[in-house]
Amino acid sequence: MTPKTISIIGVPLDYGADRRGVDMGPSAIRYAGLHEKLRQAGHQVNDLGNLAVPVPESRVPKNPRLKYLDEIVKVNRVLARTVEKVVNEGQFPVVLGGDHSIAMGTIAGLLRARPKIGLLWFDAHGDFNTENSSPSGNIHGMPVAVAAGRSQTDLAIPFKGHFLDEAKIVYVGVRTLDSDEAATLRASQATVFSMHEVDRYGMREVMARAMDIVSQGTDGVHLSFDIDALDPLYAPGSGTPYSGGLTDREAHLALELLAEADILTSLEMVEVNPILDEHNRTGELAANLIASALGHRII
Ligand code: 6HN
Ligand code: MN
Ligand code: MN
Ligand code: MN
Repeated sequence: MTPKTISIIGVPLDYGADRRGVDMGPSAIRYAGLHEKLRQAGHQVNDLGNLAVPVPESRVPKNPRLKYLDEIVKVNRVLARTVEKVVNEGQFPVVLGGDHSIAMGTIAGLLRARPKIGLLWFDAHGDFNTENSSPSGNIHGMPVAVAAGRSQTDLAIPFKGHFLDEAKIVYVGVRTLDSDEAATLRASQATVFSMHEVDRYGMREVMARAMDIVSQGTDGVHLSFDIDALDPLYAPGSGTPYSGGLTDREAHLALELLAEADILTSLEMVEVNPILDEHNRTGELAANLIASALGHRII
C-alpha cells in the first residue's frame, strides 16, 4: 500500500454508551504497540494525543431519549474540525474511541474535506436508531442514521448540512437490530452484509462486493470498526457483546483485503472496553486489526 502520513486522534468519550468504560480505549490500543506496528508497515506516524472530554462522574443525562446529548455534540464538533484539518493537510486520520457516537464527528469532518465518501461499517449492531426509535436513548446506537441526515436533533450540527449518500453505506457483521431500526434499515438504500452473508458467501466474496459499492463513484472510503463486530470469544473487552460474530481470522482477512485494494482514506476503531477486557487482549486485537487495514504483513 502507498506509504502514508498517519495522524492518530484519541477520543476518550463514553457518554454515548452511558458511561461504561470505553473512554480508556485509546490508551489500551496505543499500549498494545500501535505506533510501532504502523511504522513497520511503512508509514509515518504523528500522534495528536486525546481530545479533551469532560469527565465529572457527577454528570447526569438530561434527556433519557438522548443521553448526554450536549457533551457528545461538543466533542464531535471539535473532532470534526480536527479530522477536516488532518485530511486537508494530506494526512490519513486514525481515530481511536471511545464509543461509536464519535463516528459522527469523524464523518462530519471527512465530508467537509471530501464531499462524496463511502462508508464501511463493521458492527454487530446497525447503529441506525434515531431519537424516535432508540429503545435505550444511548447515542452510540444512532450515528449512521445521523450521518445519513435522518436526525432532527443537535447531533446533526457538526455536519453543517452535508450528509452521507445512503447508497454508499455498507455494513459487515451485523447480527442484532432493534425492531424499528431493522424496518428503517430495510427500507433504506444501505447494504447490509449480516453474519448470514458472511457465512454463506465467505468474507472474501463479501469484501469484494462491499469494496465495489463504497469505492465506485466516491472520492474516499472510511472504515468505522466497532470491535463488537468480532465474536466475544475473540473480543471480550466490549460493552455490548453479542455472540455469533466474526472470528479474528475473518476480521483480519477483511482488513487485509482492504489494504491490498488500497482504497481506505480514513479509519476509526471504537468500543474497546478495557474494564471488561482480559489482560488487554481486545486492545491488542484492535491494534493488530488497524495494522492489518494499513498494510502490516508478516512477510
Ligand atoms: N454500538 N441498538 C442498541 C441501542 O441501544 O440502540 C445497541 C447499540 C449498540 C451501539 O455498539 O455501537
Ligand atoms: Mn456494536
Ligand atoms: Mn457500533
Ligand atoms: Mn458496542
